[in-house]
Amino acid sequence: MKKILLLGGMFLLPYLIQAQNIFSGEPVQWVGRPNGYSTTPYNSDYRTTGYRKVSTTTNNPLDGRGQWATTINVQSSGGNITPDNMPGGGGAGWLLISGPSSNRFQNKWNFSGVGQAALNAINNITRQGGGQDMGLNMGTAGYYTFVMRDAGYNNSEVYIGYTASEPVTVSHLGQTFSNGQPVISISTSNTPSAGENIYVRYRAGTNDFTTGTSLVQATGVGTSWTATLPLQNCNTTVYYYVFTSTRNLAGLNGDTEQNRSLATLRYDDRFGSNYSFSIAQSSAAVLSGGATICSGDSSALQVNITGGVAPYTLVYTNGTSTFTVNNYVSNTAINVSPASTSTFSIVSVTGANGCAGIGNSGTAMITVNENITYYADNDGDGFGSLAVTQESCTGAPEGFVLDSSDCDDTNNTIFPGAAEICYDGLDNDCDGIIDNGCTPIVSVVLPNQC
Ligand SMILES: [Ca+2]
Ligand SMILES: [Ca+2]
Ligand SMILES: [Ca+2]
Ligand SMILES: [Ca+2]
Repeated sequence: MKKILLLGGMFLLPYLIQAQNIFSGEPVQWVGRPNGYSTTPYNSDYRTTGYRKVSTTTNNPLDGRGQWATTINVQSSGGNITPDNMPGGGGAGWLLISGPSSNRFQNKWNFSGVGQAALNAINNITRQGGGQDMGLNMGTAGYYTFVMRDAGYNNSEVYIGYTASEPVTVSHLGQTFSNGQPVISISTSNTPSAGENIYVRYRAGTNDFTTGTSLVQATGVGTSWTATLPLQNCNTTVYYYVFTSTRNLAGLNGDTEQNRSLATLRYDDRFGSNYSFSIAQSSAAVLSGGATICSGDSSALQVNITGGVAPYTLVYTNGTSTFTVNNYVSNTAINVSPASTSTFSIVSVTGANGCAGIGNSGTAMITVNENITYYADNDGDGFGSLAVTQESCTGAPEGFVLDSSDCDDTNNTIFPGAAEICYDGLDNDCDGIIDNGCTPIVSVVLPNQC
């Protein structure tokens, strides 16, 4: 029993123990033919590379992605070194070294044989005591950024990125949404060199970039850049940081997670903790605004939305058709003018983050009353005049009636059906004939009256 346990422990051991990092008191140095393999000064010098960790959170202690990085300015004059096309071999190339002051060359990283290192690529290097120098064409003026993975005193990799100008620093500015897609805003300290690309590296759900990350290349001009991520799932948190690399997107996509951070020139990872945003879902949306209106009038509906990310895309229905309101802000008026009585309800609420909300409720009935024409009854006889009208959907206005047959609205004895009064010269019953039905008055004129 004991033996079996012991055996299991032996197999597990190599996977549990991380390689010891390179001792920071004996940091990695870049030496080569252009600087005569000089190892002094030891500190505060471009040949002594700085230690960094890209996107390393407390959740991610076994990152193993510590890196030694330095940028060498190659110029005919005024740079760190002058241009040199190094073939490699004994005394004709360059090395990465680490060791105590008494033996700076104690640990050397180079190719196992003579070879030419590739720019903008990840080069495998071997840790050894002896061996030949690596070749590298540094014949073109510009900036050569060397990043070596700290694999401890073991075989490792070095990325060499070339930029015509000094590598730009990169800063995260903020995050918004466009058509539901997350957009990351980025600024650079200067216009990047040709081939100096800007990226966002992200992972949904877990703030640990040792596995499962994705990349988006930013677009822009000058110092202003944006990276648009694909639509993300609801109720997840997306973690990300921004960086620059002379490696192209296809190259980075094909790289291991470890090499994605190795190929980084400059980065902004919020001091290791990464940036994040959440794809929050609206938790409630309540429609209200029931009313009674006249035909042709409008009334306001509103939707009170809780949670999610504004502005929203709101879809509602009147029971037969659906309507879409873009860029809706909670509780703002939606004017509707239904032709007939309708009941409105929510179909969907989608946040600016593309996430469809839940908890949609509420109905609003808009009762539509037809408009009716009423006629003025100024003389109060109950009959109205065609000449003066008013529309209403809520009953007769004061002084108005439905009837329109008063032929004289200034006289309350004149109206349809009134008795025709003879010989007054008026059409009392509004039948269009004055004094009709009266016996004609016959006057006889006597001859002596002529
Ligand atoms: Ca009247
Ligand atoms: Ca009248
Ligand atoms: Ca009459
Ligand atoms: Ca009359």
